[in-house]
Amino acid sequence: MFGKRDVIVHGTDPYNAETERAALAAGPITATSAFYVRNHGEVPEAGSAWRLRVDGLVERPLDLSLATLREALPEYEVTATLQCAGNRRAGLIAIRDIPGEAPWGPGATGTATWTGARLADVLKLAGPRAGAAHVGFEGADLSPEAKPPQHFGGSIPLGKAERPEVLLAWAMNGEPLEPVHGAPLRVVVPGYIGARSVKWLNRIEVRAHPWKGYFQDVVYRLLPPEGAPASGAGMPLGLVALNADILSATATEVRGYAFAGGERFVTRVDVSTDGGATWTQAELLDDLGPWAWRHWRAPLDLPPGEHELVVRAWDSSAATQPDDEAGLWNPKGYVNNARPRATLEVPRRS
Ligand SMILES: Nc1nc2c(c(=O)[nH]1)N[C@H]1C(S)=C(S)[C@@H](COP(=O)(O)O)O[C@H]1N2
Ligand SMILES: [Mo]
Repeated sequence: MFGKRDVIVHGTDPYNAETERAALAAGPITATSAFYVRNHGEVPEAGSAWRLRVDGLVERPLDLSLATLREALPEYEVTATLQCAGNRRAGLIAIRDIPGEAPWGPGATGTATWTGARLADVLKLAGPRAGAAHVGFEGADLSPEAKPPQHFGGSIPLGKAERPEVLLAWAMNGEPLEPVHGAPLRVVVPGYIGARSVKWLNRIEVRAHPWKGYFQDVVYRLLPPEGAPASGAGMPLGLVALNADILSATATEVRGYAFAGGERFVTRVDVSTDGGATWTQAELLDDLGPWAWRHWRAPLDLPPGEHELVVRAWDSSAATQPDDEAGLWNPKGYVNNARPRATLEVPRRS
């Protein structure tokens, strides 16, 4: 569906699919045809009548066509990693089931080059009024999963919204944005959980308080293990936590990705082949700028037999990943950033 290849489909109604490890490993920019899709409702029809409304705490409410947006404002490119808060949920489900949530492996993430206008430039046109502190985004899709059913939406702090890396994007990897990724226009909020990069954007609301809709006030929040989703319960998720996973491993090489959210960046990746007793440093590959993950590789020379691979990434706040999933389980299965582990069987040479 949707011309996707090299994906593992987790659902068709709505369509949800993650990128296969091999396609992620193919390079630091993820092919659009293999890029993960996270939907909470049906993909809406764009239609030629599409407009972007900007309202709320602004001096000048706006009602823009895509042509106006593209012609009136300078165009920018940002290479940024999107990562779903549910990425690697499968590792939490292995501890205790999480009914109704997709068992995402390591592929609910990907990196693309996005083209669009700066949200900051649109906000300048509208002029935030006194008391403006958050910027909300509303999509055209109706989500039957929400209670009550509603449009997908979310907000980010005004200070982040005014930063140059936050785009209203109409292109992805040099091609017009595909319907499934939010055409005609989506927000891209580098460093924040994927849920804030609202697709099929048709309204921007400048607000005094964070978004009150279901997808920020009830879900995409970290609950204690015994908690239950409710308005304002638990911690709102925003900045992506440091994370990494293994994409391929052989007797001679292990490869993977590491991503630090917010304004942090990956500083080091260590690899162990003996279950974490000893470590060596991996080589960090292409640096695509401050908003993208790092792919990494480490040469290995493993004898025949079974080997316990463990990886730990470090970021610019000197944080590293939690040792394992045991303490991370939460009722919605978000933020599994445990050190990835893999058992590698090296065959005896015949
Ligand atoms: N309108 C709308 N925007 C949305 C969503 C959605 O369901 N509806 N899903 C969000 C989530 S949870 C993620 S992780 C990203 C996924 O973007 P992608 O499908 O382009 O990879 O889109 C976000 N934006
Ligand atoms: Mo997500």
